[in-house]
Amino acid sequence: MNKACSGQISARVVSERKEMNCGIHGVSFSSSATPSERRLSALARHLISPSESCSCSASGVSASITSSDVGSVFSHVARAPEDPILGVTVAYNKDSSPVKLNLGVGAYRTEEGKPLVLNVVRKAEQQLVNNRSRVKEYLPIVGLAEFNKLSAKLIFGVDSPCIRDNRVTTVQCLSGTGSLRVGGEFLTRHYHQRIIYIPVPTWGNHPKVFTLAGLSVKSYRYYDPITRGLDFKGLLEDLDSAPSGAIVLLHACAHNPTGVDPSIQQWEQIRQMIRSKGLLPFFDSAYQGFASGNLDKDAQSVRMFVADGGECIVAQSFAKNMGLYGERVGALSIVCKTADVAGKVESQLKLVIRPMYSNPPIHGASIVAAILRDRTLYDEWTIELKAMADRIISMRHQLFNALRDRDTPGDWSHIIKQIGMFTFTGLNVRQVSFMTREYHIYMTADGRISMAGLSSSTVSHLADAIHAAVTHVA
Ligand code: KET
Repeated sequence: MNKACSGQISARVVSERKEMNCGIHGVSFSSSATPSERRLSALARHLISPSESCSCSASGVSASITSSDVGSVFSHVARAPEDPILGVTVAYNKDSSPVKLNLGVGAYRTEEGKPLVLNVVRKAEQQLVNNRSRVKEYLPIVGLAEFNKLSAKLIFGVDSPCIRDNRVTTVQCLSGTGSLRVGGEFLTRHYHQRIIYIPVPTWGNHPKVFTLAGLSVKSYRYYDPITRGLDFKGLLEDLDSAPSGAIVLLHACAHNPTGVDPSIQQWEQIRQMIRSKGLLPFFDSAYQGFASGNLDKDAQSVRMFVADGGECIVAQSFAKNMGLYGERVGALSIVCKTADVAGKVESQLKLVIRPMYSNPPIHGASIVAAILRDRTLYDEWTIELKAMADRIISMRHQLFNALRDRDTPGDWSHIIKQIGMFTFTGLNVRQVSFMTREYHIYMTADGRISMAGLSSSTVSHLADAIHAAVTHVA
């Protein structure tokens, strides 16, 4: 028996594992648990992967101890698997093939396959560097005030009623992920209903972020693999049977990983269902501008929910649309019924943030503020953003045509119907690993490819790989 197996957390894990059935559907807690109990329970669950049958053997503990480990107080620590998305890049980096292609992480690449720093970002950074009056003092807990105001205007619209009435609070967070996490923790502490519904499938980090924030994660149907489109009936049915007040995570646009968004008419029906059931919408807006190339169009879903006067939450990321991935710039907005409530909510958000990371970084938010405040820079940004979105759309057509030219079995029209950064190809896990093994093409195991990582010079290699995979691997 090693330390992990005799330790308190492991004991708890074993007993909890008996009660839970793993996977998104099974992530639930008894509603009487306190937030800290729920968090501990969530943490324990997070540390043990669903495929494991016992916390001791599955953690690979005894197998992983080497002679050099002996004596370490951490020798019981099991090696964790790589992240399903970011781990793809780790594997890609280890491959020495000259033809290797990373279509895993959703990060924009140029036609030359290089990461892109937007021109407008370079200009804004130059402005910041030239401004000698700038200092590196701590930001307030809620971040850069101007950034917060401008971010709210970007997502809600300049003349949004929630901004006019001062009933939205916006706080700068660590990109989209940090905004989701802070929002999740706020809800765990202050909202009466701790169940959050997330779509199937969804961004792989959603269940982890919300579970560790203390929420209980359940799922609603979203994607129909047969039609490769929206399972609208299933979605409405699942929301209809959700308990009153449940939180509903919605992708504002460019759904990840499916690239399937509801139409405006469908959004309207979703809105009516959510409002009539008293559910709480929580938008994840990580791709504003990337779906259509138009910032306002991609914010339409969110704005419909604000226009009806109801409350909602939005996590915004500037990683993709400004190419600020590593700067970790994002914002969390909570739209309330009154300015008074919004002020109180903000005071509590500070209590969530302060012990988590104290206050957010200054550089990225200053870049965003410089761009959003200046008409010329803003216009230049929209042009660069549209160019990125257009290049992705062009890659969709090129890939579709390449598969048609090869007479690749199957209907590939979903490649041009889906929108945003990703194509949800429908390739299965065996076909994906075949493509990685034989063609050095890296993508997530669910068959998602990042169209932003593709270029005119690599599309034929990808089409060859897909063709071979579907013809040789069942
Ligand atoms: N929400 C969604 C829907 C999303 O796809 C991402 C990132 C995020 C939030 C978080 O982005 P942030 O960098 O925290 O602002 N998705 C890509 C990168 C990742 O997994 O971290 C991806 O799916 O490849």
